[in-house]
Amino acid sequence: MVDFTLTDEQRSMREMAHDFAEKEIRPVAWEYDRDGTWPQALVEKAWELGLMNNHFPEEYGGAGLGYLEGCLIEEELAWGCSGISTSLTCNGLATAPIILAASEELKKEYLGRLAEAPLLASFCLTEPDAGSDVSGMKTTAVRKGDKWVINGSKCFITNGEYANWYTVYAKTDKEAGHRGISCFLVPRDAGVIVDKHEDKMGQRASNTATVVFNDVEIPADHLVGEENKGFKIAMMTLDRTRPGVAAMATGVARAAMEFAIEYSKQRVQFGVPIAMHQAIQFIIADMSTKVHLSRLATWHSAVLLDQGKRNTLESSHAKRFAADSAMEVTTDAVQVYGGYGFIKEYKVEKLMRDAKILQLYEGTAQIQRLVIARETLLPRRVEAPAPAAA
Ligand code: COS
Repeated sequence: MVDFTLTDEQRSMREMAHDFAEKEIRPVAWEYDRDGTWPQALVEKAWELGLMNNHFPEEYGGAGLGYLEGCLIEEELAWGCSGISTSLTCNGLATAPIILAASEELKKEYLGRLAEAPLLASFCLTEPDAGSDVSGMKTTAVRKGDKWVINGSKCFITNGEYANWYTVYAKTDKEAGHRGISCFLVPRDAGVIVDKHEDKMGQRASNTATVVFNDVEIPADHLVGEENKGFKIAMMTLDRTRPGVAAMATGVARAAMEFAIEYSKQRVQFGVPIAMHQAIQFIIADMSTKVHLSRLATWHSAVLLDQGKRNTLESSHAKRFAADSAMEVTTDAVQVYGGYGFIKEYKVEKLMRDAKILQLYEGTAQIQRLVIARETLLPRRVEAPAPAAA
Protein backbone atom coordinates (compact mmCIF):
# COMPACT_ATOMS: atom_id res chain seq x y z
CA MET A 1 0.00 0.00 0.00
CA VAL A 2 1.25 3.48 -0.80
CA ASP A 3 -0.03 6.07 1.66
CA PHE A 4 1.30 9.59 2.02
CA THR A 5 -0.75 10.37 5.13
CA LEU A 6 1.39 11.38 8.07
CA THR A 7 0.65 10.03 11.52
CA ASP A 8 -0.50 12.41 14.27
CA GLU A 9 2.95 12.13 15.82
CA GLN A 10 4.68 13.02 12.54
CA ARG A 11 2.35 15.97 12.03
CA SER A 12 2.95 17.34 15.50
CA MET A 13 6.72 16.94 15.06
CA ARG A 14 6.52 18.86 11.82
CA GLU A 15 4.44 21.56 13.51
CA MET A 16 6.95 21.86 16.31
CA ALA A 17 9.81 22.27 13.82
CA HIS A 18 7.76 24.81 11.84
CA ASP A 19 6.98 26.76 14.99
CA PHE A 20 10.68 26.87 15.87
CA ALA A 21 11.55 27.99 12.32
CA GLU A 22 8.89 30.70 12.36
CA LYS A 23 9.41 32.08 15.86
CA GLU A 24 13.12 31.51 16.48
CA ILE A 25 14.91 31.18 13.11
CA ARG A 26 13.10 33.56 10.74
CA PRO A 27 13.34 36.65 12.98
CA VAL A 28 17.18 36.46 12.99
CA ALA A 29 17.88 34.72 9.69
CA TRP A 30 18.49 37.78 7.51
CA GLU A 31 20.61 39.52 10.14
CA TYR A 32 22.68 36.35 10.70
CA ASP A 33 23.12 36.02 6.94
CA ARG A 34 24.36 39.60 6.65
CA ASP A 35 26.84 39.28 9.51
CA GLY A 36 27.74 35.60 9.12
CA THR A 37 26.76 35.11 12.78
CA TRP A 38 27.22 31.69 14.36
CA PRO A 39 23.80 30.63 15.72
CA GLN A 40 24.94 29.29 19.10
CA ALA A 41 21.75 30.34 20.90
CA LEU A 42 19.66 28.49 18.32
CA VAL A 43 21.83 25.36 18.60
CA GLU A 44 21.13 25.36 22.33
CA LYS A 45 17.38 25.96 21.93
CA ALA A 46 16.98 23.37 19.17
CA TRP A 47 18.90 20.83 21.25
CA GLU A 48 16.67 21.55 24.30
CA LEU A 49 13.56 21.02 22.20
CA GLY A 50 14.82 17.70 20.84
CA LEU A 51 15.16 19.00 17.28
CA MET A 52 18.77 17.75 17.12
CA ASN A 53 20.14 14.19 17.28
CA ASN A 54 16.64 12.74 17.40
CA HIS A 55 17.69 10.00 14.98
CA PHE A 56 20.05 8.44 17.56
CA PRO A 57 18.81 5.06 18.73
CA GLU A 58 17.24 5.33 22.18
CA GLU A 59 20.07 3.36 23.83
CA TYR A 60 22.45 6.21 22.92
CA GLY A 61 20.23 8.99 24.20
CA GLY A 62 18.21 9.75 21.05
CA ALA A 63 14.53 9.51 20.24
CA GLY A 64 15.09 6.79 17.64
CA LEU A 65 13.20 8.73 14.99
CA GLY A 66 13.13 7.48 11.41
CA TYR A 67 14.56 9.11 8.30
CA LEU A 68 11.12 10.31 7.18
CA GLU A 69 10.62 12.17 10.48
CA GLY A 70 14.10 13.65 10.07
CA CYS A 71 13.14 14.93 6.61
CA LEU A 72 9.92 16.48 7.91
CA ILE A 73 11.93 18.41 10.49
CA GLU A 74 14.68 19.41 8.03
CA GLU A 75 12.24 20.83 5.50
CA GLU A 76 10.73 23.10 8.15
CA LEU A 77 14.05 24.24 9.62
CA ALA A 78 15.37 25.06 6.13
CA TRP A 79 12.14 26.92 5.37
CA GLY A 80 13.26 29.12 8.27
CA CYS A 81 16.89 29.42 7.09
CA SER A 82 18.96 26.76 5.38
CA GLY A 83 22.22 28.15 6.79
CA ILE A 84 20.95 27.75 10.33
CA SER A 85 19.36 24.38 9.54
CA THR A 86 22.67 23.15 8.10
CA SER A 87 24.29 24.03 11.44
CA LEU A 88 21.53 22.27 13.38
CA THR A 89 21.43 19.09 11.32
CA CYS A 90 25.10 18.50 10.54
CA ASN A 91 25.47 16.15 13.51
CA GLY A 92 23.43 13.74 11.38
CA LEU A 93 26.21 13.58 8.81
CA ALA A 94 29.02 13.20 11.35
CA THR A 95 27.21 10.56 13.37
CA ALA A 96 25.88 8.40 10.53
CA PRO A 97 29.23 6.54 10.10
CA ILE A 98 29.37 6.01 13.88
CA ILE A 99 25.83 4.61 14.04
CA LEU A 100 26.56 2.45 10.98
CA ALA A 101 29.91 1.00 11.91
CA ALA A 102 31.52 2.09 15.20
CA SER A 103 32.08 -0.12 18.21
CA GLU A 104 29.63 -0.09 21.10
CA GLU A 105 32.15 1.81 23.25
CA LEU A 106 32.59 4.60 20.69
CA LYS A 107 28.84 4.90 20.19
CA LYS A 108 28.18 5.15 23.92
CA GLU A 109 30.90 7.71 24.54
CA TYR A 110 30.58 9.99 21.51
CA LEU A 111 26.89 9.82 20.65
CA GLY A 112 26.37 10.16 24.40
CA ARG A 113 28.31 13.44 24.43
CA LEU A 114 25.98 14.94 21.81
CA ALA A 115 22.89 13.57 23.53
CA GLU A 116 23.90 14.98 26.91
CA ALA A 117 24.87 18.51 25.88
CA PRO A 118 24.38 20.81 22.89
CA LEU A 119 27.68 19.80 21.29
CA LEU A 120 28.53 19.35 17.62
CA ALA A 121 30.46 16.90 15.49
CA SER A 122 31.80 17.26 11.93
CA PHE A 123 32.24 14.95 8.95
CA CYS A 124 35.70 15.28 7.37
CA LEU A 125 35.90 13.74 3.91
CA THR A 126 36.69 16.52 1.41
CA GLU A 127 40.24 17.73 0.81
CA PRO A 128 41.61 20.56 -1.34
CA ASP A 129 42.48 18.06 -4.12
CA ALA A 130 39.84 15.43 -3.38
CA GLY A 131 36.24 16.65 -3.65
CA SER A 132 34.10 14.50 -5.93
CA ASP A 133 37.05 12.11 -6.28
CA VAL A 134 37.04 10.75 -2.74
CA SER A 135 39.74 8.14 -3.49
CA GLY A 136 42.19 10.92 -4.33
CA MET A 137 42.48 11.95 -0.67
CA LYS A 138 45.97 12.46 0.77
CA THR A 139 45.30 12.43 4.51
CA THR A 140 47.01 9.41 6.04
CA ALA A 141 46.59 7.34 9.17
CA VAL A 142 49.50 5.18 10.27
CA ARG A 143 49.28 2.59 13.02
CA LYS A 144 51.95 3.00 15.72
CA GLY A 145 51.55 0.56 18.61
CA ASP A 146 48.22 1.20 20.27
CA LYS A 147 47.66 4.48 18.39
CA TRP A 148 46.78 5.82 14.97
CA VAL A 149 48.72 8.88 13.82
CA ILE A 150 46.77 11.12 11.44
CA ASN A 151 48.29 13.70 9.08
CA GLY A 152 46.48 15.82 6.53
CA SER A 153 44.03 18.58 5.94
CA LYS A 154 40.28 18.59 5.28
CA CYS A 155 38.40 21.53 3.78
CA PHE A 156 34.81 22.83 3.60
CA ILE A 157 34.06 21.18 6.94
CA THR A 158 30.61 22.16 8.19
CA ASN A 159 30.67 23.16 11.89
CA GLY A 160 34.44 22.49 11.83
CA GLU A 161 35.22 25.41 14.11
CA TYR A 162 32.75 24.32 16.77
CA ALA A 163 32.94 20.53 16.69
CA ASN A 164 33.72 18.50 19.79
CA TRP A 165 34.79 15.55 17.64
CA TYR A 166 35.30 14.65 14.00
CA THR A 167 34.60 11.68 11.74
CA VAL A 168 37.75 11.60 9.60
CA TYR A 169 38.58 9.59 6.48
CA ALA A 170 42.24 8.80 5.82
CA LYS A 171 44.37 6.54 3.66
CA THR A 172 45.60 3.48 5.50
CA ASP A 173 46.93 1.89 2.30
CA LYS A 174 48.11 4.46 -0.23
CA GLU A 175 48.31 1.97 -3.10
CA ALA A 176 44.81 0.53 -2.76
CA GLY A 177 42.60 3.37 -4.10
CA HIS A 178 39.14 3.35 -2.55
CA ARG A 179 39.99 0.06 -0.82
CA GLY A 180 42.75 1.80 1.18
CA ILE A 181 40.59 4.34 3.02
CA SER A 182 39.60 3.99 6.67
CA CYS A 183 37.27 5.96 8.91
CA PHE A 184 38.28 7.31 12.33
CA LEU A 185 36.73 9.16 15.21
CA VAL A 186 39.02 12.02 16.24
CA PRO A 187 38.28 13.98 19.42
CA ARG A 188 39.04 17.67 19.02
CA ASP A 189 41.29 17.68 22.07
CA ALA A 190 43.61 15.14 20.40
CA GLY A 191 45.24 18.18 18.79
CA VAL A 192 43.00 19.09 15.84
CA ILE A 193 43.75 22.54 14.41
CA VAL A 194 40.96 24.65 12.92
CA ASP A 195 42.64 26.69 10.27
CA LYS A 196 40.34 28.74 8.11
CA HIS A 197 36.82 30.08 8.40
CA GLU A 198 35.31 30.46 4.92
CA ASP A 199 33.43 33.62 3.95
CA LYS A 200 30.64 32.19 1.81
CA MET A 201 28.15 33.35 -0.84
CA GLY A 202 25.18 31.79 0.95
CA GLN A 203 24.17 29.80 4.02
CA ARG A 204 26.31 32.33 5.82
CA ALA A 205 25.04 31.37 9.28
CA SER A 206 26.60 27.94 8.85
CA ASN A 207 30.23 27.47 9.78
CA THR A 208 32.64 26.13 7.16
CA ALA A 209 36.26 25.60 8.15
CA THR A 210 39.50 23.88 7.22
CA VAL A 211 40.58 21.29 9.75
CA VAL A 212 44.21 20.21 10.02
CA PHE A 213 45.75 17.09 11.55
CA ASN A 214 49.48 17.34 12.29
CA ASP A 215 50.63 14.07 13.85
CA VAL A 216 47.32 13.79 15.68
CA GLU A 217 47.37 10.63 17.79
CA ILE A 218 44.18 8.76 18.64
CA PRO A 219 43.69 5.42 20.41
CA ALA A 220 43.72 2.36 18.13
CA ASP A 221 40.10 1.62 19.04
CA HIS A 222 38.96 4.91 17.45
CA LEU A 223 39.00 3.20 14.06
CA VAL A 224 35.36 3.15 12.85
CA GLY A 225 34.45 -0.14 11.21
CA GLU A 226 37.16 -2.27 9.65
CA GLU A 227 40.50 -1.01 8.36
CA ASN A 228 40.33 -0.09 4.64
CA LYS A 229 36.51 -0.21 4.60
CA GLY A 230 36.04 3.54 5.06
CA PHE A 231 35.01 4.32 1.47
CA LYS A 232 31.93 2.15 1.72
CA ILE A 233 31.05 3.66 5.10
CA ALA A 234 31.26 7.12 3.49
CA MET A 235 29.02 6.10 0.58
CA MET A 236 26.48 4.46 2.86
CA THR A 237 26.53 7.59 5.01
CA LEU A 238 25.75 9.80 2.02
CA ASP A 239 22.88 7.49 1.03
CA ARG A 240 21.47 8.21 4.48
CA THR A 241 22.05 11.97 4.55
CA ARG A 242 21.21 13.05 0.99
CA PRO A 243 17.45 12.71 1.70
CA GLY A 244 17.95 15.33 4.43
CA VAL A 245 19.65 17.70 1.98
CA ALA A 246 16.78 17.12 -0.44
CA ALA A 247 14.35 17.97 2.38
CA MET A 248 16.23 21.19 3.08
CA ALA A 249 16.15 22.05 -0.63
CA THR A 250 12.38 21.50 -0.57
CA GLY A 251 12.12 23.89 2.37
CA VAL A 252 14.17 26.58 0.61
CA ALA A 253 12.12 26.26 -2.59
CA ARG A 254 8.88 26.38 -0.63
CA ALA A 255 9.96 29.53 1.18
CA ALA A 256 10.89 31.19 -2.13
CA MET A 257 7.57 30.16 -3.67
CA GLU A 258 5.61 31.58 -0.74
CA PHE A 259 7.42 34.91 -0.97
CA ALA A 260 6.81 35.01 -4.74
CA ILE A 261 3.08 34.28 -4.29
CA GLU A 262 2.72 36.96 -1.62
CA TYR A 263 4.57 39.54 -3.69
CA SER A 264 2.72 38.72 -6.91
CA LYS A 265 -0.60 39.44 -5.19
CA GLN A 266 0.58 42.88 -4.02
CA ARG A 267 2.63 44.18 -6.92
CA VAL A 268 0.48 45.97 -9.45
CA GLN A 269 1.58 46.40 -13.07
CA PHE A 270 -0.62 47.19 -16.07
CA GLY A 271 -3.44 47.95 -13.64
CA VAL A 272 -3.67 44.53 -11.95
CA PRO A 273 -1.66 42.50 -9.42
CA ILE A 274 1.02 40.66 -11.39
CA ALA A 275 -0.49 37.35 -10.14
CA MET A 276 -3.26 38.05 -12.64
CA HIS A 277 -0.81 37.84 -15.54
CA GLN A 278 -0.43 34.39 -17.05
CA ALA A 279 3.32 34.92 -17.42
CA ILE A 280 3.60 35.03 -13.60
CA GLN A 281 0.99 32.32 -13.04
CA PHE A 282 3.02 29.87 -15.11
CA ILE A 283 6.16 30.64 -13.11
CA ILE A 284 4.23 30.02 -9.87
CA ALA A 285 2.72 26.82 -11.29
CA ASP A 286 6.19 25.45 -12.12
CA MET A 287 7.41 26.38 -8.64
CA SER A 288 4.52 24.52 -7.09
CA THR A 289 5.15 21.38 -9.16
CA LYS A 290 8.87 21.43 -8.31
CA VAL A 291 8.22 21.78 -4.57
CA HIS A 292 5.67 18.97 -4.69
CA LEU A 293 7.88 16.55 -6.64
CA SER A 294 10.93 17.40 -4.54
CA ARG A 295 8.99 16.45 -1.44
CA LEU A 296 7.69 13.22 -2.93
CA ALA A 297 11.18 12.14 -4.06
CA THR A 298 12.58 13.06 -0.65
CA TRP A 299 9.96 11.12 1.27
CA HIS A 300 10.42 8.08 -0.96
CA SER A 301 14.19 8.03 -0.47
CA ALA A 302 13.72 8.33 3.30
CA VAL A 303 10.97 5.72 3.57
CA LEU A 304 13.17 3.16 1.80
CA LEU A 305 15.79 3.66 4.52
CA ASP A 306 13.14 3.31 7.21
CA GLN A 307 12.18 0.01 5.57
CA GLY A 308 15.83 -1.13 5.76
CA LYS A 309 16.27 -1.01 1.98
CA ARG A 310 19.10 0.37 -0.08
CA ASN A 311 18.22 3.82 -1.48
CA THR A 312 21.33 4.84 -3.41
CA LEU A 313 19.39 5.60 -6.59
CA GLU A 314 16.44 7.25 -4.89
CA SER A 315 18.56 9.44 -2.60
CA SER A 316 20.49 10.71 -5.62
CA HIS A 317 17.21 11.30 -7.50
CA ALA A 318 15.89 13.28 -4.54
CA LYS A 319 19.05 15.24 -3.85
CA ARG A 320 19.63 16.05 -7.51
CA PHE A 321 16.04 17.04 -8.29
CA ALA A 322 15.33 18.96 -5.10
CA ALA A 323 18.62 20.89 -5.18
CA ASP A 324 18.30 21.80 -8.86
CA SER A 325 14.66 22.74 -8.23
CA ALA A 326 15.59 24.93 -5.26
CA MET A 327 18.07 26.79 -7.47
CA GLU A 328 15.45 27.22 -10.20
CA VAL A 329 12.62 28.19 -7.87
CA THR A 330 14.71 30.74 -5.94
CA THR A 331 16.00 32.24 -9.20
CA ASP A 332 12.44 32.47 -10.49
CA ALA A 333 11.33 34.06 -7.22
CA VAL A 334 13.87 36.82 -7.85
CA GLN A 335 12.39 37.09 -11.36
CA VAL A 336 8.88 37.54 -9.97
CA TYR A 337 10.17 40.37 -7.76
CA GLY A 338 11.77 41.97 -10.83
CA GLY A 339 14.48 44.54 -10.02
CA TYR A 340 13.48 44.49 -6.34
CA GLY A 341 14.49 40.83 -6.13
CA PHE A 342 18.07 41.84 -6.78
CA ILE A 343 18.13 44.15 -3.78
CA LYS A 344 19.31 42.71 -0.45
CA GLU A 345 16.38 44.27 1.38
CA TYR A 346 14.07 41.73 -0.30
CA LYS A 347 14.19 38.25 1.15
CA VAL A 348 14.37 36.20 -2.03
CA GLU A 349 17.89 37.49 -2.72
CA LYS A 350 19.22 35.49 0.25
CA LEU A 351 17.30 32.37 -0.76
CA MET A 352 18.87 32.36 -4.22
CA ARG A 353 22.37 32.58 -2.70
CA ASP A 354 21.52 29.91 -0.11
CA ALA A 355 20.20 27.50 -2.73
CA LYS A 356 23.47 27.29 -4.66
CA ILE A 357 25.31 25.19 -2.08
CA LEU A 358 22.52 22.58 -2.19
CA GLN A 359 23.74 21.68 -5.69
CA LEU A 360 27.31 21.38 -4.38
CA TYR A 361 27.58 19.86 -0.92
CA GLU A 362 27.04 16.16 -0.12
CA GLY A 363 27.79 15.40 -3.76
CA THR A 364 27.44 17.85 -6.63
CA ALA A 365 24.50 17.73 -9.05
CA GLN A 366 26.89 16.07 -11.51
CA ILE A 367 27.92 13.36 -9.00
CA GLN A 368 24.23 12.65 -8.37
CA ARG A 369 23.72 12.21 -12.11
CA LEU A 370 26.75 9.92 -12.23
CA VAL A 371 25.29 7.76 -9.46
CA ILE A 372 21.84 7.80 -11.12
CA ALA A 373 23.36 6.78 -14.48
CA ARG A 374 25.34 3.91 -12.90
CA GLU A 375 22.41 2.69 -10.83
CA THR A 376 20.14 2.86 -13.86
CA LEU A 377 22.51 1.21 -16.32
CA LEU A 378 23.86 -1.36 -13.88
CA PRO A 379 21.24 -1.67 -11.15
CA ARG A 380 22.51 -2.84 -7.76
CA ARG A 381 19.22 -3.42 -6.06
CA VAL A 382 20.54 -5.66 -3.31
CA GLU A 383 20.54 -4.40 0.22
CA ALA A 384 23.98 -3.40 1.50
CA PRO A 385 24.69 -5.01 4.87
CA ALA A 386 25.91 -2.64 7.60
CA PRO A 387 29.72 -2.68 7.83
CA ALA A 388 31.06 -4.59 10.83
CA ALA A 389 32.34 -2.66 13.82
CA ALA A 390 36.11 -2.74 14.43
N1 COS B 1 26.67 1.90 -0.78
C1 COS B 1 27.52 0.87 -0.53
N2 COS B 1 28.64 0.67 -1.26
C2 COS B 1 28.90 1.53 -2.27
C3 COS B 1 28.06 2.62 -2.58
C4 COS B 1 26.90 2.78 -1.79
N3 COS B 1 26.05 3.78 -2.01
N4 COS B 1 28.57 3.30 -3.62
C5 COS B 1 29.71 2.66 -3.98
N5 COS B 1 29.89 1.60 -3.15
C6 COS B 1 30.99 0.64 -3.22
C7 COS B 1 31.02 -0.09 -4.57
O1 COS B 1 30.19 -1.22 -4.53
C8 COS B 1 32.47 -0.44 -4.70
O2 COS B 1 32.70 -1.58 -3.89
P1 COS B 1 33.93 -2.63 -4.15
O3 COS B 1 35.15 -2.03 -3.56
O4 COS B 1 33.50 -3.86 -3.41
O5 COS B 1 34.04 -2.80 -5.64
C9 COS B 1 33.17 0.73 -4.07
O6 COS B 1 32.24 1.33 -3.17
C10 COS B 1 33.64 1.77 -5.06
O7 COS B 1 32.53 2.26 -5.77
P2 COS B 1 32.67 3.06 -7.13
O8 COS B 1 33.47 2.23 -8.09
O9 COS B 1 31.31 3.49 -7.53
O10 COS B 1 33.59 4.31 -6.68
P3 COS B 1 34.14 5.56 -7.47
O11 COS B 1 35.53 5.81 -7.04
O12 COS B 1 33.85 5.42 -8.92
O13 COS B 1 33.31 6.78 -6.82
C11 COS B 1 31.49 8.31 -6.56
C12 COS B 1 31.95 6.87 -6.82
C13 COS B 1 32.02 9.30 -7.57
C14 COS B 1 29.98 8.23 -6.66
C15 COS B 1 31.89 8.71 -5.13
O14 COS B 1 33.27 8.95 -5.04
C16 COS B 1 31.15 9.94 -4.62
O15 COS B 1 30.02 9.83 -4.14
N6 COS B 1 31.77 11.11 -4.69
C17 COS B 1 31.18 12.33 -4.16
C18 COS B 1 31.60 12.52 -2.77
C19 COS B 1 30.77 13.50 -2.06
O16 COS B 1 29.55 13.45 -2.05
N7 COS B 1 31.43 14.45 -1.40
C20 COS B 1 30.76 15.42 -0.59
C21 COS B 1 31.39 15.37 0.74
S1 COS B 1 30.31 15.42 2.06
S2 COS B 1 29.81 17.32 2.20
